[in-house]
Amino acid sequence: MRALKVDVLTLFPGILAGPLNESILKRAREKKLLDVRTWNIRDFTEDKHKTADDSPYGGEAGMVLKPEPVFKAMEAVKAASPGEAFLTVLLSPQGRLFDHREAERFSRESRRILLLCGHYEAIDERVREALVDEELSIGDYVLTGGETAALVVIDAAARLIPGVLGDEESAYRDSFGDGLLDHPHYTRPAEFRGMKVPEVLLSGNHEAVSKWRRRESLKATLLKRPDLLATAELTDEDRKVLEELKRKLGKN
Ligand code: 4FV
Repeated sequence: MRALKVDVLTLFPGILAGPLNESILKRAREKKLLDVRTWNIRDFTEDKHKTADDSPYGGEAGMVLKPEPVFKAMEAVKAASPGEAFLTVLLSPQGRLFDHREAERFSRESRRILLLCGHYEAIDERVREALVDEELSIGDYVLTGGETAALVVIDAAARLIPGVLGDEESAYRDSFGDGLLDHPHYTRPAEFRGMKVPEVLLSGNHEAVSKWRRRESLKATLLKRPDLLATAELTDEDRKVLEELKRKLGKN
């Protein structure tokens, strides 16, 4: 049984508590399909003020996360899982952009994933040099801390673990599963304030339904994220439909 095993190093474990103790992620932890341990870097400081940051050499604004408590925290994490291999990931704006393919890779990872959450202006470079295997960014913007990014990575990877989502299928079918955006979804009532559900979805003709859904995924991707079409898994039929959509939507 595959499980996602994660250790999170952070100065603010409380930021992670909410999402990890609600709904799907909470159930995944109860089913031992997701194992998340949070470690407070401040527990590995030595001075009575539990100082984890200091001013930058060379002078500039902002504070830098000190190397000592991070190194000590990492050693404690590794000592807590003797014999286990680790993949150490620093969440930072300088990292490779996290996406669905990365989430799939993490969901298949057999090693324990150690997520290091930055805070303040930066982390002492010696942490990156000596301890970090990979750097990941969730997007080109700056967060107050890496915790939110760590939650994004855990959430996106955990839901790809078999058994985490009720109907496994949904993991495959939704956006990005095959590189395309998702098709529209409808539920009861069949008519709401004059807005009708597309007839084909009421037809019971499964062939016609999946053809409509594929066409709608192609249309949504063409209109909203045409960049994805270059890497999507397309059939010859898909390409024919896309050409017709481009003509129809003037997207030539
Ligand atoms: C970030 C991102 C991010 C940088 C300074 C935390 C902040 C602060 N992490 N993707 N974008 N991190 O902005 O992952 O330490």
